[in-house]
Amino acid sequence: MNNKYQEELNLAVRVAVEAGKFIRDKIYRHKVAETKSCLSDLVTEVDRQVETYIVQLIQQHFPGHAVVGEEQQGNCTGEPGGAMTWYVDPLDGTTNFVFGLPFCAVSIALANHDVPVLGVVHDPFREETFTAVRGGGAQINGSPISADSSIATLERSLLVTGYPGNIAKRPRMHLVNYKQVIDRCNNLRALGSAALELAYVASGRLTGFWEVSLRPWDVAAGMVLVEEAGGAVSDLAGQPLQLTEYVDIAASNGLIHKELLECLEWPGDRSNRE
Ligand code: 2AM
Ligand code: CA
Repeated sequence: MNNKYQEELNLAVRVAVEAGKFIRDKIYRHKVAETKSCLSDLVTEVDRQVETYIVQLIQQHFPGHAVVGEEQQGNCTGEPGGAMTWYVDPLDGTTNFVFGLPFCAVSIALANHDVPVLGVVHDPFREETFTAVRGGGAQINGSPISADSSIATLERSLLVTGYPGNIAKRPRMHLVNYKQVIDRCNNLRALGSAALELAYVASGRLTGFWEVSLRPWDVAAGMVLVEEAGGAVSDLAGQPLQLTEYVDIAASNGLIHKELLECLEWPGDRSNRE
């Protein structure tokens, strides 16, 4: 049993579940979505309210920690990148939420010098809370989970990806050979919440995931889940994933990881990285 970060884990689960109730209550009501970087980059009052709630509670309990939240709002405190930096995505899957598609999550991670050490992804619609602390395994509602160890080839794999909403980032999609992936895997999904998709890889429901141009708060919690569930996480070149401004991620059960990366045909050209 790994008791490290137990206090942080307890708080993260508590606030994620509370925030989730709020999200669940609001999804089928009238929501006004505003756009951020482009027409498909949406934010609602719910994203902002939930983030304020989560950030305030973390600050109250851990005043020395830094907090980076997706919607910012001037709530961020401390120097990100230090020993205790929280990454908060109050509502991952905002587009699903706005369209009334109940597939979104609250994602909360704690990173030590930008290495995620604690991850909580909470799905308020299925009441599933995925948790992991580095070195302590991964759990769903307290019960151990593991990545799918029964699938070792791409042709048997159920993969998942996401499409960058921002039109300016779409040319980067051509860096991935989608047709080749679809031809070679069992099938490909795009479910709209990177955090929850990573949690599904961690729990063996999906075999592998990749996406380009994500942000640290989309992936930090899910990274810990996948790694603690025995899976693999890397960038698209197979290198350890860094929580840089934009993140290109591949995650899998581990057994298919090499084949997945080969199939994505990442050419190693980082010149048009944003
Ligand atoms: P969000 O719902 O919190 O915005 C869907 O493919 C995934 O991409 C979701 O996790 C979504 O997070 C994220 N996403 C959507 N728009 C994005 C953007 N402009 N930049 C980075 N990530 C984005
Ligand atoms: Ca997000």
